[in-house]
Amino acid sequence: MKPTNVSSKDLVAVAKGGVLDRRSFILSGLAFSSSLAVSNVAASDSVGASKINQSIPTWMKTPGGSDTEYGAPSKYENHIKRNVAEHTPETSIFSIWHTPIENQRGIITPNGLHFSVNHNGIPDIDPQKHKLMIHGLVDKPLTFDMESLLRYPMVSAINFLECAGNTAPNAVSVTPLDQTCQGLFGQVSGAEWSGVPLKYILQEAGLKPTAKWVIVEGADGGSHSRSIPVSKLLDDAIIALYQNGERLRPSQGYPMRLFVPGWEGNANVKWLHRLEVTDKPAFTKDESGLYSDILDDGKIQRFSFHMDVKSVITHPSGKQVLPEKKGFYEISGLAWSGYGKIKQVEVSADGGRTWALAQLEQPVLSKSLTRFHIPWQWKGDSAMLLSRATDELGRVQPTRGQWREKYASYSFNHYNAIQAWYISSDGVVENSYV
Ligand SMILES: Nc1nc2c(c(=O)[nH]1)N[C@H]1C(S)=C(S)[C@@H](COP(=O)(O)O)O[C@H]1N2
Ligand SMILES: [Mo]
Repeated sequence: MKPTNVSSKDLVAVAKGGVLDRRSFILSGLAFSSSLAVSNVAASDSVGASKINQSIPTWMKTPGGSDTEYGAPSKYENHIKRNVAEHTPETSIFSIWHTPIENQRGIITPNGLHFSVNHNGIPDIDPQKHKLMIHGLVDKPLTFDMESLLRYPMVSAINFLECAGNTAPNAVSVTPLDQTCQGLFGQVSGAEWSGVPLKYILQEAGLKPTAKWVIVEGADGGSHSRSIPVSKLLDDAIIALYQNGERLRPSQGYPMRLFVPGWEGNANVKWLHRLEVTDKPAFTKDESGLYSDILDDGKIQRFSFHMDVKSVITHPSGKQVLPEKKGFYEISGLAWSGYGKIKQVEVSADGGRTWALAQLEQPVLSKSLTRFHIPWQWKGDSAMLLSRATDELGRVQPTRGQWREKYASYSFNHYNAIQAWYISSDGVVENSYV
């Protein structure tokens, strides 16, 4: 494959509206860099050499500053931050912080930018004094302090975490709100979670034959609690102690949280302190109120634990402006499913009339964010960008209309419809419905 002498016929269209074959970037020998006029001057040329000297920045001529004990992002990146949802101000006890998902590449969200939902504020827990208790339908009730839990064998997995209420504005607003990807999709993040498999703890306590559910309670002021089937806890649930290689952040549940891969954020009880084994669910306030789905006939769907297959194009996305008219762009985004691995992501630039398969970036992991890419030549006319993910069980994202048919008009949880970004001929990207 020669990167030079490539004509425009090598830019293979795979769908209408300028969506190109994934090899097009490489084939076209494309470069967005500016020309290298100064550095092309031979070093032996004295005029050229002085030109080069003039262009040497100060940081290349002086010693640098010192490092710090705990690193922080570059000060030039400090505009990249979480933002708090308008209806739950920073000062309120219930607050929702959105991750700037359109600034992330790859599938891991940095710890300081992980989204966060706190119903009762963030408790300041002293790990020395914190205990985890297991009781109820067990042979031996047990308590664990941090030191004893840290001695158990641990496992790690890269998983997404998503609040059931993520993208709720698109579920309930009759007209699409002009918001950023962070505002609409910022309640999903990806991390490597490490900790002790729940099954070790349950086996040690010894489950009675009637044990079917566990009421999982947090140590925050409002005692956030959820009923989780024993089967999930024996499967892939962990008591998470580490997040991306360091101990959990306070906003993620320090010093320990329940992590149930693929299940709605709310069930991942933070600041975990009590496991009560029972034969039936408790229907706590946190599972019967805000976090249930109301069906079209007004009935409530009990326990919709899984987060369904979903995707969003993060580049380009809401409120961004394409820098160059009729330019060559890479469309990139994230897809995930609480049921398993992502099998494919299709992209459309013409509002869903034609579709092309995007390339999935490795690794493609179960119940994890998965990154996809596809090259696109924007022709300068208005366009409608869509992504549609399918998981390994064959579950496909619905259209917004299909999703709406299932639920009452005011039901907002578990919204996973195909997202559309409208691009005007000025290159402005806007949230849209198709
Ligand atoms: N104890 C406790 N656990 C909790 C919550 C809470 O308020 N208290 N919020 C839940 C909700 S609604 C979500 S979406 C996830 C968010 O996890 P994160 O803040 O680590 O992103 O935590 C869940 N676990
Ligand atoms: Mo949530």
